[in-house]
Amino acid sequence: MCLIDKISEMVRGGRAPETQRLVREALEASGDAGEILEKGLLPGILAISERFRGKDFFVPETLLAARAFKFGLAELKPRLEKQEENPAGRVVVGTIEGDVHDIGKDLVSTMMRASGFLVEDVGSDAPADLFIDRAEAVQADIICISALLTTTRTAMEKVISRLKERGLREKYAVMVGGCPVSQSFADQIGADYYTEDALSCSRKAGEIMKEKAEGKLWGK
Ligand code: B12
Repeated sequence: MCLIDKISEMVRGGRAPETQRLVREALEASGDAGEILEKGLLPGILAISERFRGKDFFVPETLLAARAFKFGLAELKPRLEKQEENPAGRVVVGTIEGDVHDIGKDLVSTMMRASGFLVEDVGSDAPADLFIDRAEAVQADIICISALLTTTRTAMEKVISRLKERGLREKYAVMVGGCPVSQSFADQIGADYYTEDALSCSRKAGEIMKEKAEGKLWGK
């Protein structure tokens, strides 16, 4: 079995120190952090996601796999993320209140940083006003909200209603995502953008910055 496949297996098995060691070895061997993420770590966590799509969701096993994924991603971050003096833009990223899932949100942060964006990560279980307060503090361009539960995805709408109440709606592009979120759901809550994964999210952010440079206001 090749090193990359072993990484997937270690994530699936929830073996964090082994995952970290193998990621380090793979980096020394190939130096290709993108490939290790795409072909090693992600298939590992996605296999767990598939397995727990049904009702046999088993929290301890899933937690261990999530931890192993994070250990691996931490090794890759310095290679993936750029430190830009002139950032492509500023984004606030977080998982909405009531929701502790943060793997997808971390991937969005990492891909954004890899694309030269400055990221303010508000973590998981983040209240609507925290997204807005941090966006104001760092003079952000985009607010990215993640939700993994059907029960919490509705709370994303609160960020939009609070932006309106605070007279800030036009200032920020709001992008939403996560497995229970779709384009039609994004339209329903009045979000500006939806994309399926972290890579397309960072690409969309680049397009948003071009629209902003052309004078676009959001929420119209
Ligand atoms: C790992 C996991 C956990 C871990 C989370 C660990 C962590 N640190 O994140 C733990 C064990 C803690 C957990 C807990 C729970 N979980 Co859970 N969990 C999962 C699991 C297996 C995988 C999620 C994951 O990380 N996927 C991998 C990442 C890479 O994918 P992703 O997050 O979807 O992100 C991708 C895209 O969606 C997108 N994306 C994500 N965010 C954003 C944001 C933007 C702006 C954009 C554009 C894109 C984007 O980009 C990413 C890919 O590049 C899913 C199953 C599944 N099929 O998804 C269940 C699942 C989400 N969990 C579920 C449930 C029910 C729970 C619990 C309520 C269980 C319980 N009884 O306690 C609790 C929730 C507690 C809470 N209040 O939040 C259900 C949700 C069902 C539903 N319809 O609401 C699922 C679907 C499992 C199931 N079949 O029942 N869970």
